[in-house]
Amino acid sequence: MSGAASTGRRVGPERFRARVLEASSFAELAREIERTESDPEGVGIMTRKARIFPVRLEEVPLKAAPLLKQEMLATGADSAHARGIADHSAEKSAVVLLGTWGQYRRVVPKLARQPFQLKAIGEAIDLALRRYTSHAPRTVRGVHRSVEVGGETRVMGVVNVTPDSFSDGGQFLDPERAIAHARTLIDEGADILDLGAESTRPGAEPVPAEEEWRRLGPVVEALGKDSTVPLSVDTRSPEVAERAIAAGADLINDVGGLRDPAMRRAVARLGAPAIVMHMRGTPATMQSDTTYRDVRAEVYDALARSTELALADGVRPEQLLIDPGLGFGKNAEQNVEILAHAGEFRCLGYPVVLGASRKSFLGSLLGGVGVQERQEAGVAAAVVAALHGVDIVRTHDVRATVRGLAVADAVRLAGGRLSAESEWSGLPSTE
Ligand code: HH2
Repeated sequence: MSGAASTGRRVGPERFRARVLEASSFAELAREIERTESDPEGVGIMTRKARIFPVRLEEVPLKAAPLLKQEMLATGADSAHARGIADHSAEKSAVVLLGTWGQYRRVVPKLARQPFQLKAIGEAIDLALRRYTSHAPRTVRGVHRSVEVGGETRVMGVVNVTPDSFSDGGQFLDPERAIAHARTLIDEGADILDLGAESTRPGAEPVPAEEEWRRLGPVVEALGKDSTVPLSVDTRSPEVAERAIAAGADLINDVGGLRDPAMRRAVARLGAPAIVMHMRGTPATMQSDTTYRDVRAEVYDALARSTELALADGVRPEQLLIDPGLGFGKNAEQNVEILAHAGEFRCLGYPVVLGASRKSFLGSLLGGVGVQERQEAGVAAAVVAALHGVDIVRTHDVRATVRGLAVADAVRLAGGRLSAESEWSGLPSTE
């Protein structure tokens, strides 16, 4: 034993116990800084320096990009844009800003006084940061029943009243069995049920509305009378949506992403919440082309456009939820990329729904296991989604998912993420 060790005296770098802090929120960072017994005045200032938020903007005009970089550099932050901006060979550029909370706080008000659309760019940055960091509870107000999101991750249990769904086709086609299964999922802890009568697995052909309602009607009518949780109806048909709401359903889950104007008008008229999911093409065609230049950027843009169209047709913003649509026109690698960055979709400003349950990309990750052997992987995906701030996870395996999420939510709460209304607007603005 060395002399220093035997006397308990520590030497060398180890004596300082240097440790990279994992602080997932401003609340946690502030706590860490307070623990140094630093001057209380300084806690706010230092907290704002501690975390860089990379923010991506699309199509920033040629004249705006250098000014934006200049403003960012003036605060010690930075921004990246296309090479072609310097030699004027590009008209527009995607931009990635690299700033701390405090730096954006200084830059955004300055942009308001600048030309070349910089005011709108400043507003876009402000909105993205505000929405990303906000964890305020919100109520999804269903037509008959509601559910609160923004706190604990909500679980949406799947009931497929179909002969051909990819994981449980034929099991619940009989209405009595579907109703019993729905009640079991509620007992297991589902916060919402998603009732569907048309399989949207890759290659599936559309089901006529009459047949869809023939399958779904008795199930919605029975559960509509006494369900303790909101009933979502997974349909692309405006006619089925109308009949389902009249029979007691609460919200619409449209894997067609409200692309059909008749569906947008129906949702506006019904006043029902609607999940706007991203899918390229239709279930029959969606896997024929999964080439994206930047899958997250393209899905984000498509969801932004779909929600804008819905608002233009009279749907209220509080009615909308979004879902990047895992497996709908995406390959395994792209699904993993979306799952790993699911929190980015929060910047659209709507509650985020995500469904990985039993999907084939989970099977691929496990070396090609069948649909009945993907439960643990589905729970792991739900946990990842929850840690990224997804509001609602859609699953066939409710009991296992509820248990997995108990851990994920405890970790999120420990980080203090749920305590701050909005970290962006909640801290003092003066330096
Ligand atoms: N996935 C499926 C169906 N509907 N809706 C949303 N919002 N998000 C999803 O990821 C999603 C969805 C596919 O799952 P399932 O309903 O079990 O299969 P099928 O379409 O074969 O019935």
